[in-house]
Amino acid sequence: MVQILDSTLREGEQTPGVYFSPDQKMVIAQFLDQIGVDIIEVGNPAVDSEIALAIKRISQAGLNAKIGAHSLCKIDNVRKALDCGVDFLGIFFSVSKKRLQQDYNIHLDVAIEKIIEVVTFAKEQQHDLLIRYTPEDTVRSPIENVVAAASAAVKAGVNIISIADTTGYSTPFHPQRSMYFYVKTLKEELGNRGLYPQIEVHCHNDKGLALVNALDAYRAGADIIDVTTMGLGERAGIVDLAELLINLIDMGEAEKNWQLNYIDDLYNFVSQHSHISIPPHTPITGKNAFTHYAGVHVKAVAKNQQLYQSLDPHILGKKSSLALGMQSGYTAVELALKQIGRGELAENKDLVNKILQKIKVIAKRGTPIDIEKELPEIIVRFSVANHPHSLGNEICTFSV
Ligand code: HCA
Ligand code: CU
Repeated sequence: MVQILDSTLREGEQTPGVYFSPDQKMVIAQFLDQIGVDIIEVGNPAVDSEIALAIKRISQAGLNAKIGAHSLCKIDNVRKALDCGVDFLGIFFSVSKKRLQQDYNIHLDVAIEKIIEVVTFAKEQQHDLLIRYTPEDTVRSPIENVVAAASAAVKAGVNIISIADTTGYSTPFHPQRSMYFYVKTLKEELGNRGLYPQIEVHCHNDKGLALVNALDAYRAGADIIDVTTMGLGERAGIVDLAELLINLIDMGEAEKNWQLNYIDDLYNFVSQHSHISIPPHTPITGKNAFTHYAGVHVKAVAKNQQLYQSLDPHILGKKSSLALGMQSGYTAVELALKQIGRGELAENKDLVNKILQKIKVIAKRGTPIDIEKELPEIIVRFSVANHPHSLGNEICTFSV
């Protein structure tokens, strides 16, 4: 079974403007734990003492998920992480040619020595610590550098090697740039050296390919996949948690592995506290993800939802819904009347048609029509209009 590492609290908090308080981090971690993610990466305690506090608290909360800290390849960073009582430590250090030359100004040998030193230190401090080493920007680094650094790291005690597509460079179907190629090659090269770490993947979404790259890695046998709530993260973010889980289930993972009915609560909470709204047409979690609108669609789904749906909203504890507007047809009004408990009005064809015409007029304001609130108002106007003592025809005076 593939494992999920959620990094909403680390990568997600690297979204410009996003800040989660320690209390909010705890709530998010609890939702993630209820959903059933395997590892929760909380942050780097060396960045801020409040992050350290959040990691400590979440580590002590008795969650099922492993709780992790992120760390530069530095002893003092590792020390701070271990002080927080984590189960998991992610250490990253790039071995790309350009980074070694232009930023660190060191040779690969020196970089590898540094990695060995830091990993050895971490393992000595805490024998049961799960350690991940990430050759940052893996897919733009020479594969021989990656294999050399990863081999040394595993020999020094690392359990997981993460392939990071730090800049969203990877692309499926490409012979040397696909995640499939990287997972296969790394497994093979390390296996040839008698090394069998777990392989993780971290896919950025700069070209909109994060999800497909993650699925490509899954197909190649990746053991752990990184995600965040709403796909938050640096620049265009990384893989979205809900989208990944739905696709993994689609590709054969057991639905019971995850409690998807908590997804909406998590997303609403994260959206509210990150002050980033979820676009309505977002797959899985958007307001319209299971909403049917145009006349032909509504008429068909009224008979069988699958006619316009390949996903079952029940797996998320949701139901599909209906929207009213310019594109609506007769059936939509009938269904909407039933929805608000006025199904008996649907018997009156003339009334249904009048309501439909009214809805089309209102729709011109260009914002969604609230069925629960506005449909009863429309009905009242019509009954006033039809009443013998009414003054004039309300249909004309209803403000839109
Ligand atoms: C970062 C870069 C990183 C690290 C991933 C990892 C990336 O923001 O520090 O440590 O596994 O995309 O390479 O997120
Ligand atoms: Cu990243």
